[in-house]
Amino acid sequence: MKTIFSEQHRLRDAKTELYGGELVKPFERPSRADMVIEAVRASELGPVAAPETFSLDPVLRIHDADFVTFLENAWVEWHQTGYAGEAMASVWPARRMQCRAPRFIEGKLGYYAIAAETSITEGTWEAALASKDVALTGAKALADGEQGVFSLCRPPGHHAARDMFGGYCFLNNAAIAAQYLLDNGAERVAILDIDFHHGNGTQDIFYERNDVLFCSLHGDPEDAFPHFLGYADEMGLGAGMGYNRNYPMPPGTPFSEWRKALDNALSHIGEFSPQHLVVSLGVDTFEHDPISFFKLTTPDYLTTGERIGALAIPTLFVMEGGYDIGEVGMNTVNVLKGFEA
Ligand code: Q9C
Ligand code: ZN
Repeated sequence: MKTIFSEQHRLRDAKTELYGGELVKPFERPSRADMVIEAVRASELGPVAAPETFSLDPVLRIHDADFVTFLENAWVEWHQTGYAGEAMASVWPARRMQCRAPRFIEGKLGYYAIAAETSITEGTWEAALASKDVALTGAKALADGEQGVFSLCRPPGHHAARDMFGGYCFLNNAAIAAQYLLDNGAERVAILDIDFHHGNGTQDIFYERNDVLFCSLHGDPEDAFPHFLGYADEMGLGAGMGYNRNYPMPPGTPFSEWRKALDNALSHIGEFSPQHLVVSLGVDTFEHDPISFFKLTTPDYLTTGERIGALAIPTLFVMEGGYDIGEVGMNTVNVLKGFEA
């Protein structure tokens, strides 16, 4: 399997994440991608290629133009105010307040952010652009007939919606890739999100559509980020009714339970008979992940890849989360190896 990877991911290197009332070094850090690419190379999974550069057109198929402009300018606008720290949201349009983007950067941050942990820094936009190129280059290879491709995206994307960032995400790489596949000949694309966190952005983007089936396995929003989306009764709306499936699971969930949800999701995907499958591949379901509460072990990722591969649908793996720096490489590569087995 080919891997698409850009060194530009390093441009996303925030110093701060708001966590537990403190500003800590972000869990979503450059060494994550270094560990994954190192494991890819060591495993002889296949060639590693740099991405092509795409225009903003495929991004604007998913994200609102005003949101894209905001991301592009946020750091400079924040910096120009004279603030010493990184740009972070601290105020929101709460219930019964006006939901519109104001002029000043503080207000715009709150308008476009889903959460406060994701600081915007110099280089963040450039890294997000490279990350979407990694996803799109993978999607193009899939459209050209590859059976499996790994887009080693960083920063991740699945929490980003049409007009929202947060949860370490800016542009929704998986959604952009899925739309690219639809725009290049596919009639139906399924997205399977196995990151520990609910893919709220991806769900929201495709919620009223029946050309994209979205299935997400994740920590129950009662207990886990993003807290305000991801319940099992969210099934889609209008034409999209029945094309959204959530599998929330409780703290401590072991692979024996998780895989039942996986098999259920995979059988729905099979019935949908998509031309392509996009997997939002997070390995923060790992037993030792520092911010999550599922109990998957390293060999479980091989089994997960095998189960996905058994569908025999051309598949694009898009990297999302996974924060145990020591094991993120092996766990990710195990999914890809399992898929190819
Ligand atoms: N107490 C991804 O995995 N904060 N994003 C969680 C835990 C945000 C995760 C706080 C986690 C975002 C792509
Ligand atoms: Zn996650």
